[in-house]
Amino acid sequence: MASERTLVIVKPDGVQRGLVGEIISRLERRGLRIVALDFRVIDPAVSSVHYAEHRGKPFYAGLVEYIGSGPSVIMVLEGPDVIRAVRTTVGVTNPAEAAAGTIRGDLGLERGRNLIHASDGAESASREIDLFFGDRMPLSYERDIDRWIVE
Ligand code: D4T
Repeated sequence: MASERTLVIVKPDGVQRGLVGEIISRLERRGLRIVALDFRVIDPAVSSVHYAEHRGKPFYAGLVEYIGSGPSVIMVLEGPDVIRAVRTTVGVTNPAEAAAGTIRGDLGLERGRNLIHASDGAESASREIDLFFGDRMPLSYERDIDRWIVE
């Protein structure tokens, strides 16, 4: 299958709890390749676009405040079927319902502190990579080990 890209955010609770390494490690160990990586406080101008679909919902204000409450790790991951693979490893939105073995299911408890974001489709991945990285293009490179991960 052709390689695709997805946007992943380790949210401020993941950074504050010292789970950046653990979370990136789980994704890297699946065989995914990091092609862009940034560490910054997400600006409200960016989060209001990112979460535009939730504007007007009761949890919206808290969501925008939470995502900008401290630094996040923002990255682009690449691999075959990466959007689906990452969503599976992340688990469902509410950590209380997320399966054991997923990032949210193993490390989180509440929907409002669910540690990580991952794009949910090809269109959102492309839009989110553009929103968070703009003209800072993700890198294209290969690793020697890739032929042992991808057929
Ligand atoms: P994100 O976008 O953060 O990766 O989460 P999901 O893709 O898994 O879930 P989502 O877009 O439906 O929700 C975005 C964000 O809002 C929080 N949330 C959501 C909340 O606090 N209360 C709610 O009732 C819902 C539906 C959690 C994730």
